[in-house]
Amino acid sequence: MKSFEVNFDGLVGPTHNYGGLSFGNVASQSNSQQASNPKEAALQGLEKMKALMDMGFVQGVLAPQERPDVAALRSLGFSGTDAQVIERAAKDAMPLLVASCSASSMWVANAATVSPSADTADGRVHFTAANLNCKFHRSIEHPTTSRVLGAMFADQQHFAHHAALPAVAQFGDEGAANHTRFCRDYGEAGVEFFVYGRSAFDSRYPAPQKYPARQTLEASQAVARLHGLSEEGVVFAQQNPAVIDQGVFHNDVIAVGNGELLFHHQDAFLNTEAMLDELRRKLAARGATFESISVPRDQVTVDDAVRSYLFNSQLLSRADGSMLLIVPEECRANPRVWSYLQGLTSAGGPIREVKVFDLKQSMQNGGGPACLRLRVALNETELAAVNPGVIMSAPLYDTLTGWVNKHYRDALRESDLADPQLLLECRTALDELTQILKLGSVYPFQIN
Ligand code: SUG
Repeated sequence: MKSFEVNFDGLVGPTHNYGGLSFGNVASQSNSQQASNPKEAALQGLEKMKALMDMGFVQGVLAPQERPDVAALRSLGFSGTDAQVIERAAKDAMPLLVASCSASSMWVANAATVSPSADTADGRVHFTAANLNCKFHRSIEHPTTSRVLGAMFADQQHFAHHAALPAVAQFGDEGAANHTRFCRDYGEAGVEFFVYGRSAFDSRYPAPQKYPARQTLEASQAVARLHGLSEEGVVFAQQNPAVIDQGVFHNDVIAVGNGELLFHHQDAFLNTEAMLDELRRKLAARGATFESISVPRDQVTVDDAVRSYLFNSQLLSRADGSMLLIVPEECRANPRVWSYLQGLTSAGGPIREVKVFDLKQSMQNGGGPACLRLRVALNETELAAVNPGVIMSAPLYDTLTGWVNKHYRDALRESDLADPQLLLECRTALDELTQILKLGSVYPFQIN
């Protein structure tokens, strides 16, 4: 049976803005308060989806969320009509209104961790929604994320969904951004690689000093247990705390893997050699030949990696077995990164081609190509069981670009977030979107 890696990209929501909400994320901090362009952001994302589809990859789309999140503001004590809730929050606690307006659910690499059926004990594809509890604006995503994933992967014979882990920092979970799956073929049992930033229960593990480590070892272990992964099918590795302190807030800012290949920065991990040995050994037992490409710090610094998002790229397998790297425009703008990439593709190794995309609107908040997609490996039967409304096609692309052009603003500043009209615009757009994507009722305004 044929198997695929399907990329489900987050559709950027109508309230995309630069709130400066993510301490430890250099781009989010440095672009705070700039005017954003939600329409351009959504169209840039759709263009990437269309390009991948045109290259022959199966591409899906993951819906954005209802923002401002009036229910979150109510839970913090703001009351009255929806318009009054927004007005009162704007007057008394602007940072909370900004957080409740974030379109951060677009970075669906943080939506959930996904284990393909070949790896799990019950032979189903497992999803655990990420609690994202390090940042308030992200911690409010998972209830709707769970409903949207439930509407996309509804067939219980093939798909199992787990609620987010307990919402405490000890189980901080950021989903697939800290999870990579290696395998020989997407349909065969593989090895799932969980990267954590700290241990919450064992003080012997080092931790960053300046910026938060969002993912804990204990969260990663809990996800592996929930998904029924075997000891032979998992490797846990610690991220180098020193790189977290340089702005590497998720592992996918410093490493990316696909198939039998791990592409990473020299400084990405602790105990790198032992970790690579374990991956090699466990993959060999699955009949796979593990390979790694370590990018030396004297060619590309950690700072280069953070600013260019070289590793926040999509590593895709082409039909001829070679790989393609999808990188953001910022990689071409950095001479060291660009020259490294030229050398890489001409070296005759597995990565043969680099394609560049303009994702500036998302990049300015710290979200590159890899942040914008959730990978789900599926066999033919499972793919046929996915809600067909969310699989990208030429007509769906046209419908979605028309929908964006109709509903989205082309400029959003902090002061615009207080406009109660924005909530109405967002709800009108999302109501139409649930019909386009055939999701049923998934948003709070549709179910309450
Ligand atoms: O969680 N930025 C997101 C970026 C997430 C990127 N995801 C991955 N690397 N997988 C974050 O820090 C910024 C929002 C703002 O400042 O307006 C933000 O949430």
